[in-house]
Amino acid sequence: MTVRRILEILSLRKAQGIKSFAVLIDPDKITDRAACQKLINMSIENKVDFFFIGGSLITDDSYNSIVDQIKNSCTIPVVLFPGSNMHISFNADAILFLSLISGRNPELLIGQHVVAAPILKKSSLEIIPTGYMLINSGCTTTVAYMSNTSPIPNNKPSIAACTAMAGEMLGLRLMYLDAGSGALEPVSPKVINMVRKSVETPLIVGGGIRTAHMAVTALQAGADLVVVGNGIEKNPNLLIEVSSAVTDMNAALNVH
Ligand code: 1GP
Repeated sequence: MTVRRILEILSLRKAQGIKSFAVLIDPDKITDRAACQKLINMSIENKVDFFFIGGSLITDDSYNSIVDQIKNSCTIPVVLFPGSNMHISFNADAILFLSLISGRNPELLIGQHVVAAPILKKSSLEIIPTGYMLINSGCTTTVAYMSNTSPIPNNKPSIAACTAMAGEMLGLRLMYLDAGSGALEPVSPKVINMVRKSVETPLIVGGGIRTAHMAVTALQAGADLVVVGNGIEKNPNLLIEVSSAVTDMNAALNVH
């Protein structure tokens, strides 16, 4: 069987209009192996497309063991969503090589990447150059504080669109619009829609998605993949609800 790379899967799905759903596991929030296994089992049962592993500030050392636990339990691809160059686990499938293009902090535009590059070069991880854009969510999120950057205002879609265009012109292959974990407001449909129309890359949207309706709104606005973390930590049934909503959207397309 040919193993498809994650970026290829996302690009193919985008071309067909197929939507995807990723469960974000923050190693700091799930330190219990049994709880993690429960989440993995629910994700298998509900046909979750990807696991994203990461957080802006990780104080627990379970990063590698969570990746291993998932890899030992299922074939759902594991994508690292790192908060710094310390968040690398060689057993994952891919890493979002995030450049924080909404900000002007050189460390997160290129600095951390230089340090991580020789380590990643020796790994078998799929490295996905990703334009990471923080969108203002109504509160100071951990990622905004930790990155020391100002998010793009949620009511300024043109700034987000121009930022994404520039990122694509620089060769970034994926765009990620993030309101930040636990955001009060998710990324607005207008921002998603304008970015969608401005670039050809697959588009990930996350941050503050607390209901299946919010996930569907983001996908209908043009997201190819929605990421949900905090909402599932608070209400595990949200995993089932988002998954079923995404399945329904894809079923309506009549493509397999
Ligand atoms: C955060 O996009 C992710 O970086 C997911 O956010 O935890 O709010 O779902 P939530």
